[in-house]
Amino acid sequence: MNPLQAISSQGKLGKLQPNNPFVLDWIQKTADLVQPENIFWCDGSEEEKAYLMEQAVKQGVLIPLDQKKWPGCHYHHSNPNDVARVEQCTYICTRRQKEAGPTNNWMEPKAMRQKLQALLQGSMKGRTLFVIPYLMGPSGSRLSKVGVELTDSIYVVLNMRIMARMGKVAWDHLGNSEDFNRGTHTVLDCNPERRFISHFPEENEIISVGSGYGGNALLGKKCLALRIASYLGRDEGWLAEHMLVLCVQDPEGRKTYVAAAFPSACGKTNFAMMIPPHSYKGWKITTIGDDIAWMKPAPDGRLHAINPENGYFGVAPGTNLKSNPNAMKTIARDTIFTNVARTPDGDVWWEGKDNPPPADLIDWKGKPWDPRSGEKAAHPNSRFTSPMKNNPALAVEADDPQGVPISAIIFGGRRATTMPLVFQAFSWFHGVFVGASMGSETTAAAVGSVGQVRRDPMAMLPFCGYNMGQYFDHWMEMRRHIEILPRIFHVNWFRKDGAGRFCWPGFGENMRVLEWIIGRCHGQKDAREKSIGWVPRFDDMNLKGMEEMTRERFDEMMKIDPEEWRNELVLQNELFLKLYHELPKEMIYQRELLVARL
Ligand code: GTP
Ligand code: SPV
Ligand code: MN
Repeated sequence: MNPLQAISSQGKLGKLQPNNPFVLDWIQKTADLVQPENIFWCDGSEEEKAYLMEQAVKQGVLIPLDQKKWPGCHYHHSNPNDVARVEQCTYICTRRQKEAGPTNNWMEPKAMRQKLQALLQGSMKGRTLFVIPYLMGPSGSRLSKVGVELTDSIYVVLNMRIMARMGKVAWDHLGNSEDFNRGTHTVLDCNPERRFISHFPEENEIISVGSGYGGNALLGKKCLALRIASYLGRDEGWLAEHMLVLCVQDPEGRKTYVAAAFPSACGKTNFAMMIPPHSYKGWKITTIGDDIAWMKPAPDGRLHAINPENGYFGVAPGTNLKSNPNAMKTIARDTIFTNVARTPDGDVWWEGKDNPPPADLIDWKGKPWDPRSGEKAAHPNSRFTSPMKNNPALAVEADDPQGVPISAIIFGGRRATTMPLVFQAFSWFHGVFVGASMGSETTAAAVGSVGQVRRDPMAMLPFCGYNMGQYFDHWMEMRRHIEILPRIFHVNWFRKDGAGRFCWPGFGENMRVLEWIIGRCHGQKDAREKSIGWVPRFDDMNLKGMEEMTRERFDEMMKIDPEEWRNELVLQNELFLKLYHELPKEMIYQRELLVARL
């Protein structure tokens, strides 16, 4: 079949074909294999969006919401067996297993390709193959990368056009180059037995079959912007990280840029859109990105970050006008809601929304919801997909091809015990160790048990496209290329007191921690040296207006408990033993120093 002719008959839509011979050749080969009825070349335009939305509604893939309440918004529920990332079906296929390392599933590339070939053969018969050209990163940035995703899912197309810069901008960026990520995606019959999210970093290629959900299917996000990009970053001298990026503007107008890595569903979107408490007159937080940062040393000697994405794929439960007003405004229009609960008259609801559940609620599986059933109405990993430009707190720098210079890097986990609210690492090497040894409780963002503490180094355990030991080494190597190093911190919003309540109110109040952090970066805040790092004393923190935060409660939240830390060292060691062969010496020394100090 000749893709030049195999165009759908939708007037002028679906026809934005590039001249790039490498693109055409690859699409021809893929089309020969999957045998679609049509090829639809996406251009990312508004007309195209209107047409595809209409098609998706006709096919029952999307349900329009009440357009008065939710202008431009739609609802989708996924197959109940397909609601989160699946780490056990996610593979890094490098020629040598050692390259993928002990924390990734590995399969030999030829064997994986053979398996996938059989599944892809004729898989799009009678269906439309959508060609999605997309750019990750601002137009004109030396950090940006082009991807092309071929998919048979109209839902994926409509989400990708929100999440990435899609259409002509990508073809223009690519020109006649061969340097683009090849992504092939098909939902097949959505059978978990035939679900493979496979990465071929050596060929800059992704093949994902059997799932239509988020990180498994929107290939620009976790597959390209983290797994493949981290691999490319190692060779090209930059970092691809699971980090939000924000700007803090203080009352004097000084801007400080901060990147923070928290594992999935541990607070990145909330932190990136935070509104400071009332007492913070003249302070302002703006968002560069909420999930992924690409960072590279710049000629000014600093580490510069861009957000490769163009939208937010955010957790719905817990989002409300009090916890995250900016997110509520962001999702108010042109948003796709997936697996939240809805009403027959086109409203949506989730656990932790502002209002109590409306009557006649339909749960995320499409069934009438019984409040007494004890089941959640919205899936815990239900999500919104919203354009970045909807965010009232969007930073003016979000589209800057130069990126922003990072002053602080924050690591953080979800820990009911052990970890104090905040501490600062002694040095870059110690900071890398703090990130590398990080632990966090598992969440609903991935299939599996929830609430189990596991090691999640730098929040990258599910997203590092190569050997984790080498990844730590790459972080250390970066030190030689950054003249003005960001300071490194660790935070924990999730410590609980004896009564099982959170010690810290979190959300907007996290500004108080952030103020201490940027104060440290500028040499303006005091701290005490403890065994695990520099910590603020009660008087070093601005706790104005927080009557409940007494000295006793603060000390409880900051406590470094020897018994808990002994246990922590044992847990850290499990990961380090697993990575033993590739673990940089510096990590072992840092660990020894910590043990000695404790
Ligand atoms: P991914 O999109 O999966 O990468 O998640 P994320 O890191 O962006 O997490 P998000 O900001 O969506 O928050 C996940 C959950 O944690 C939500 O239910 C929030 O309500 C909750 N959360 C976020 N910040 C805080 C906080 O400071 N304190 C507490 N207690 N909960 C928080
Ligand atoms: C995460 O799990 O970290 C997410 C959602 O941001 S997904 O896109 O599904 O990976
Ligand atoms: Mn994420």
